[in-house]
Amino acid sequence: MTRDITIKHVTITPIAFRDGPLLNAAGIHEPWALRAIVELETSDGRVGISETYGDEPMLRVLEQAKSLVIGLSPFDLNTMEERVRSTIKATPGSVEFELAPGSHSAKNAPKVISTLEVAMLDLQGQIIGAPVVDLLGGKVRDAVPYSAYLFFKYAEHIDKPYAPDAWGEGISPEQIVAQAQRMIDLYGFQSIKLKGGVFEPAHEIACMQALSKAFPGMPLRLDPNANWTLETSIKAAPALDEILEYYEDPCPGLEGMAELQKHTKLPLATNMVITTMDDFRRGCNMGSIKVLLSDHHYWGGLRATQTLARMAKLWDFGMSMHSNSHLGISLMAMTHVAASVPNLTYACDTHYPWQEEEVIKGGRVVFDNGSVRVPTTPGLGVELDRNKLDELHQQYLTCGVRNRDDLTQMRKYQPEFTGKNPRF
Ligand code: GKR
Ligand code: MG
Repeated sequence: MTRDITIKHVTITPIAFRDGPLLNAAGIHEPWALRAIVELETSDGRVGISETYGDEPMLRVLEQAKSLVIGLSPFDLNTMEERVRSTIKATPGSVEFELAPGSHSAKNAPKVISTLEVAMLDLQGQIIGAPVVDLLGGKVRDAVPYSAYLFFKYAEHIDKPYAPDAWGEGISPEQIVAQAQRMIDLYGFQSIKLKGGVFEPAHEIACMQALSKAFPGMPLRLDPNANWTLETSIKAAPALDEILEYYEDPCPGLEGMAELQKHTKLPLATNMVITTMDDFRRGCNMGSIKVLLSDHHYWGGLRATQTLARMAKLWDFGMSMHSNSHLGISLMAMTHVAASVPNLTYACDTHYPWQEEEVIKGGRVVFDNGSVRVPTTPGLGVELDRNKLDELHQQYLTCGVRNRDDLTQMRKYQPEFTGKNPRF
C-alpha cells in the first residue's frame, strides 16, 4: 500500500555556488549565492528533493518545520500545509531584501510549504511511477520556454575570489548586445529580458533600442525593479512602446503602477507589487498590472502556482515566471509546473545561465531552443549528486556569506552608494 510509506527523516543542506558580479537596483551580487537543498527520506528508502532559499532566517524556519512532516505519507500535502500554517510564522527583525520577494519573512509559511510540497511530489511521483507534471493534471506543453536574462555587470568581483567568468563586462549597449548574442548562441532563447534600475534610464533605454535593432522581432522586457519614479517611468514609456512585450516593475507600489498603466499602452508586469493574495485582490481593483510573474518558491508551491494561474486567467492577466539565482532542482520544479499551466503566456525568467555549478547527477540541465523539455521519468526527474552536494556545502561553510546583501557588496566598489529606491 502506497499509504504505508511514510517520511522518516528530513535533511537540510545549505550550499553556496559561484555567482557573477551582476548589477541591480540594490547594488551588486556577491560572489556566492546561497540555496538550501532539502531531502525527505521515506520508510522504504526513497529520497524526495527540493531546492529553496539558503539565507540564515530561511534555514531556521526549515529546521523548525522538520518535525512537521515526520510520519506523514508523501501524499498528505493538505495535512503538511495545515501544520506549517499553524506553526511557521513571520520572524520579525529578520534580514529582508526588497528586490527578492522570497526573502520576506511574512512569506515564511508559503516558502516552507513550497519546499516540502516539491519534495513530497517528487516522492509521490517516484512511488506511483509518474512525473510530477502528471500529478499536476498532466502537461499542456512538452517543453517550457525561458528567456535570456541579461544583466549589467562588471568583468569580475572586486575581491577576486576566483577566476572571472566568461561573460566579460556588460555595461555599454554593444556589450549588452554581445551578452545577449552569447546567451542565445549557448541556449537558443527566443525572448530577452534586461535587468535595469542600474544606470540612468536614458542609458538603459539605449540598450533596449540596441537589442531591438540587433534582434528584430525578438520579444523584449526591461525590469528596473521599481528604481524609477512614476514620473520617470511615464517619461520613458513612449521610447519603449514599440519595442517591449512588457514593462516590468518600473516604479514602486500598486498605486504607482496603476497610475502608470493609465499613461502607457505597454502591459505592466510584476513580481514586486503582487506577491500575496491580498496584493492580488488590491491590484485587480486598482488595475495595477496586466502580467503576473509567479514563483512557486514564495507563492506556496506548485499547486498554489496553478491556483494563481487560474486567478490570472479570470482577470485576463498574462503569466510569466520570476527567478532568483538557482540550480537545477528549482529549474525542474519550475518546468513541471509551467508545463501544467495552459495560460503561461510568456517565456519564464531564469538566472540559470549565470550559474556554472550543479548539484544534480548528469550536470547542467540542457536547453533546446531556449526551452527545457519536461521530464517523463518519475518524480522531478533529477537526482542529487552527493559529491557535488558535499562540495557546494563545503563552499557554504567557507564562503562567509550568510544573508544576501547586494547593498553592502556594492559599497565595496562605491563607498558612497546609497541604495536609495527609487533612484532615478
Ligand atoms: O538577482 O539581481 C537579481 C534580481 O534583480 C532579483 O533579485 C529579482 O528578484 O530577478 C528578480 C526580478 O525579476 O525582479
Ligand atoms: Mg522582476
